[in-house]
Amino acid sequence: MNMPFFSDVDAITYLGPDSDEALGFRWYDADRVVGDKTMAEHLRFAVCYWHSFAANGLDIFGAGTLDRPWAEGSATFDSSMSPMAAAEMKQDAAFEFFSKLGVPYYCFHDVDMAPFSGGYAADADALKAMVDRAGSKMDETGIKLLWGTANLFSHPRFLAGAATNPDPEMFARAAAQVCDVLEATHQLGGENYVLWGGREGYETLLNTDMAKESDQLARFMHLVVEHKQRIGFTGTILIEPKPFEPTKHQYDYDSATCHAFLQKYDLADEIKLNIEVNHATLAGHDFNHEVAYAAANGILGSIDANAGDDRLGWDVDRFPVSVEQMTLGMIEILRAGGLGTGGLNFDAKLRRPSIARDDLFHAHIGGMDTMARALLAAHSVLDSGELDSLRTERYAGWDGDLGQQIMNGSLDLAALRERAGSTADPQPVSGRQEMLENLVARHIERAS
Ligand code: XLS
Ligand code: NI
Ligand code: NI
Repeated sequence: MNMPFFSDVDAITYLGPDSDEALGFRWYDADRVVGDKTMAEHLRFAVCYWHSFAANGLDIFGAGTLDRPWAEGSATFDSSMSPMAAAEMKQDAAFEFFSKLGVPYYCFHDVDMAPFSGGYAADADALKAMVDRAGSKMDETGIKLLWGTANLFSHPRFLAGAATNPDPEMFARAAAQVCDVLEATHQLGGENYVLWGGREGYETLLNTDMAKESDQLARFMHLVVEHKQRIGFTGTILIEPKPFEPTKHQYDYDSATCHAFLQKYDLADEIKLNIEVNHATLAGHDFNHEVAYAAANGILGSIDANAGDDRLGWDVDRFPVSVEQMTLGMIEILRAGGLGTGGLNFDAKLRRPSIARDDLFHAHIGGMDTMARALLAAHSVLDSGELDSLRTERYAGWDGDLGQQIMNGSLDLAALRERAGSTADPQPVSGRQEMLENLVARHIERAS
């Protein structure tokens, strides 16, 4: 039906950095080996269904602008199609896009894939039909599922949260939805399942019992972990930190907050993090900080690869364009030994005026080339050993007698005072930040 949708675009191939062809990769060369893995294996790219295919270009000031005939409210919405026919057309276009772009993975919410009317039974049936159909498309194309997730934030019933709702009926309804999508993800061979706490937070403490809501959220996560084990799903369960939006205060604020929560409720061995670049910056952190914190605590799961805007303080979900920002993140990902079952999901959207069909290709090509260059630069930085040897040298004292004695507990506070009286005052050394920034810049310039 009306296919191909992206009829003006052929399969995107690697053309190399000297190419001026806009619809080609200049850096992402899937089979190129970088260190011990191919680029495709390192980066594990995924396209998201929601921003790319479900959204219509609407913003709070104006109507949908995008050319998405299946999406209500889009500039070219075809209202003669049944909701199911529209969902099928959307799915065909999505798989055509994944294949032509040459990404190995995609991600979806239940509401992106199936037409939801709000009634549980009908929605569950619609999801089942569309998931079965997605399974056939995956078999045909070889495209795999990085993660599935349930949308527990758009419907008005979730206005006061899902798991953290003051009404247990809403918790129960959300649980039913997650049960279905977890099973759908398992059926499709998904490698992870994401729980983004869309409205798990609060607007005002005047009506909120924070401790109670926190216990409810943990109960919900335990139910998900139990069900995962019951059905034999071996993928990773991920939660996604975000400091605010849509609620004024989201409970899963950042990596450290999520970690404390997981530890408190005995979930740290079961659940990891899906770190989103724009959420890191909204929380006042650098992307690489969030990755490094998660890696240091064994909870690095996957990445939503996008970017904020330096002058806009909300979640703009742009495609990543900064090689430097992504290189710093990739350094931490490589140091951590990679993403395991995770990947780089483009949770990113076109700007509202980008209404040509091929804009979606340009956006993803730019994002993929940015990440591929960042991978090359990060690998080059680590491979040269310069950064790590300077870092090791900076901490060398901790391998000496004093460092060892402090860390193994053989020197107490009074003993350290006594020692201070009998040794010369220690002298500071340079942190070398600017030199190290230049070192990274040199690798970015030369990585090819
Ligand atoms: C929104 C979130 C969302 C999750 C999936 O801010 O990033 O897109 O990734 O529900
Ligand atoms: Ni996200
Ligand atoms: Ni976001």
